[in-house]
Amino acid sequence: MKKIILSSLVVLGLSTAAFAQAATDFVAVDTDANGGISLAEAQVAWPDLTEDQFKAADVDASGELSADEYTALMAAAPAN
Ligand SMILES: [Ca+2]
Ligand SMILES: [Ca+2]
Repeated sequence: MKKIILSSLVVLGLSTAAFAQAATDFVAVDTDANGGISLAEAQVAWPDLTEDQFKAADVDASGELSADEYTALMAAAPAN
């Protein structure tokens, strides 16, 4: 019985970790799957993201974040 409970906890923990990671994954944030992350899409995952921060991350000023731009933004995000 004890063993079953422990196994359940492990599974629960792994699921939570996977979900947390997926929520900020480029593909998950790019909700319309057009290959770029718009400000609106970014703010779903990062509610505190400002337009200025978004524009700063949009290095080529295309109006959307590419996978590389998004990765760089995530790496620079202090709280995440
Ligand atoms: Ca998109
Ligand atoms: Ca861009």
